[in-house]
Amino acid sequence: MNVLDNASGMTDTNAVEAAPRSIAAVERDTGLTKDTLRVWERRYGFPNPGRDAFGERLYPIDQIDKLRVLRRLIDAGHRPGKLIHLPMHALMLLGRQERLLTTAAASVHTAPAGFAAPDLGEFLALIQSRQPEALRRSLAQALLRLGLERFVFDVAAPLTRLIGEVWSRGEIEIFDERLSIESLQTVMRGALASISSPGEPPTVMLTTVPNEAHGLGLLMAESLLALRGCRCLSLGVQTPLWDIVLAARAHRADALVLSFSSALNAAQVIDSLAELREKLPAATRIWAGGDSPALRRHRLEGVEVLAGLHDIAPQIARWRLTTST
Ligand code: B12
Repeated sequence: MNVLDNASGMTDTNAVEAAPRSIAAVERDTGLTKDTLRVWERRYGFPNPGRDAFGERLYPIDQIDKLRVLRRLIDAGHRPGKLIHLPMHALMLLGRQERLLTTAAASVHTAPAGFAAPDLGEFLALIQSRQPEALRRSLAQALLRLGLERFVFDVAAPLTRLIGEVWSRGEIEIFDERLSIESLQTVMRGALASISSPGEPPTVMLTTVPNEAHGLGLLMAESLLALRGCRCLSLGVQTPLWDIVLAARAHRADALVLSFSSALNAAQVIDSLAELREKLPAATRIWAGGDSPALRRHRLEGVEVLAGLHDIAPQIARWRLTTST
């Protein structure tokens, strides 16, 4: 039985296996590393294990249950410091809400009637028939219906790919492409602006390097980061490298997020990453994403390559786990 399924907070495990467990068992069971368990104990006073005859930590089952729930919530983007002192019933309430969100996000292809992923063909028809206002309206409606996260995965990402395909088949002009991408960006920026939270760590600076004009991947990444409560500072596209460095320093960015499309030549991808790594403070992480094959072919010390947008949530969870205050 899942701990979140049980309103009392007690699990079947409680009934049959009440013996406290070692730190290694808790690590296996919860997915939280031994280091994290010790850091939390020191920093927050939880977990608060007993000791065996040899002085080794022994964790009571109720604490392990709470750690499991905490782990899930942190994976969903919450910060440990904010949750760790909440009682189990409050955590479970939050967990249920998260579970609903997770279910909705996972049901991309089996969305219930009324909230089904929209037919991309309808957007394409509006692009091809040159109705930019109607396109923007339809996109805005889809965003309100689906929420920003599903909009990113179900509409923005596949629609831009489709637009690229029809453009390369010569079925639309480059200005049709530009108009439609602008509409997408306007709608997403509107949603981003309506997120009222001031943003919490990590402070994430986003941009593309000179000659990289493709900015939509960056905006999608920003949307997902903002939805996880990160403080996002976007410089827009094509920022000179030295300005990126100055801005990251001035705002004490915890991470610099960069997007590289397949259009940018490999040497420039690698050189700009190397230069940024050299000039940025070591504490500023560099997270690079996008379709550029150069990101996969070369390994750069001090640069983390994210395989896709789905990697953003776990990346933030990991950062928060290891650097939380
Ligand atoms: C819109 C567009 C443009 C617009 C960009 C406007 C804007 N404001 O962004 C304009 C018209 C400016 C443009 C220009 C060019 N473009 Co263009 N463009 C596109 C198009 C249609 C969409 C690009 C886009 O935004 N994609 C959406 C992003 C989100 O998709 P993505 O890059 O694949 O990213 C995905 C992941 O990689 C990930 N991701 C992206 N960034 C990040 C970052 C992080 C941190 C993470 C975790 C994940 C992540 O998320 C996305 C969704 O899964 C693509 C077609 C396509 N298939 O993508 C062509 C495309 C990228 N362009 C292409 C080309 C050739 C060009 C030009 C060279 C054309 C020219 N001759 O002038 C110029 C280059 C300009 C420059 N200096 O960069 C080619 C590149 C092919 C190649 N290998 O060379 C493509 C693939 C079109 C094609 N089929 O030929 N383009």
